[in-house]
Amino acid sequence: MRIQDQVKEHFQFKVVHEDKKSGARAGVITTPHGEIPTPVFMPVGTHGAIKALPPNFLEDLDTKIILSNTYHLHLSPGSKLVKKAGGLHKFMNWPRPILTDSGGFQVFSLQRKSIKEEGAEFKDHKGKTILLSPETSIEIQQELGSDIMMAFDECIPYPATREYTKKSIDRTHRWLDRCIESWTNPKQALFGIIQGSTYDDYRDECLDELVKRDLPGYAIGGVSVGEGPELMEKIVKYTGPKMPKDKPRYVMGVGNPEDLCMIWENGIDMSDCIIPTKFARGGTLFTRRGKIRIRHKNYRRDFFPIEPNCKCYCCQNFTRAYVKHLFDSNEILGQVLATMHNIEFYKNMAEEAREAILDNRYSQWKEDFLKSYKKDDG
Ligand code: PRF
Ligand code: ZN
Repeated sequence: MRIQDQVKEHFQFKVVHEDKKSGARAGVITTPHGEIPTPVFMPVGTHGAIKALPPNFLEDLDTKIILSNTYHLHLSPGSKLVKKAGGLHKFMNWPRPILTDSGGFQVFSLQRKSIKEEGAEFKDHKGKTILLSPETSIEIQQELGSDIMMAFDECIPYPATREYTKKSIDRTHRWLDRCIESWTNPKQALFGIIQGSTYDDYRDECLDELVKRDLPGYAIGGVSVGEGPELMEKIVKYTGPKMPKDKPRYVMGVGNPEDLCMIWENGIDMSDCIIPTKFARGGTLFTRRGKIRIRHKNYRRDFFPIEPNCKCYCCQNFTRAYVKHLFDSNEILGQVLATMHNIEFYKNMAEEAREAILDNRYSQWKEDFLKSYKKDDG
């Protein structure tokens, strides 16, 4: 039996409801480590840890799935070691689903690398030459034991010529076949990635090539690479609704709350981004009335929580004045509390969006959310 059929026993996706007045949809993804209601936002744990947050806190925040990175875990501690520890779930003590990115994106953002038919070559911090290829990427992801593996692709930089884009997507599709050849574990689902830069016909061509391979899920890659919010929206609006209805649709590396409202409206089910965690550690907190920079002098005597109605441990127990004081004193507790709050904010957004979709009022929800969110500084 083809691996694409074997995986169906361990990985499923069901659309629960399609919003009647927009492209948004609510669904459930089933994986060997549990179910994921969609739309879902995935916090990023690059090195096998969500920065500043132990897994039990993440579980308390009801995080359903996290993302981790092939590239970083390959460099340290190495996937062989993680496998020896019993796989990434056991190594990091995270019992819920994990998605691993293939390393393509991370390698391609390096200054010094060379892209060949074989794969992408680069030097590690010790100067040792490393080749990441479709075969090594899948081997590493299988040793890590993630629930969802991403195909090894080239994230085309912006802007790109038509000539470069065509060459790159053809190679990404040859790489995809090599990924499928190397994929042996039916408990891990392999997702394909649509590239094609800003060219509609190339986005179509990529989607066709992926659908031919009948994969468990599909992602839009090559967005949020400097093209700006208007072009990103154009690409997602064009591509999202054309993606197969019966498979999860994932937009990689997106985004801020406005971006999430936009991608969900276009039928996207999953996304990931470093924004909530990275901003938290820098003292930027998300609220229904926009972002706040907690170090600002205004919060010195502000004895209200970050967000009055928030159920997170930070808002239930501490004031803005205290969190500001922690940041001012460089106490790492400030970063911990801020991270908890931002993850709760993103989770609430996805949950509310899902409820709205189930009631056929997604567009109204989006309008209300953005009206309030864009009121303040931001
Ligand atoms: N490809 C992969 N990972 C990614 C991207 C991509 O295009 C992006 C682009 N936003 C983020 N992460 N493999
Ligand atoms: Zn909070």
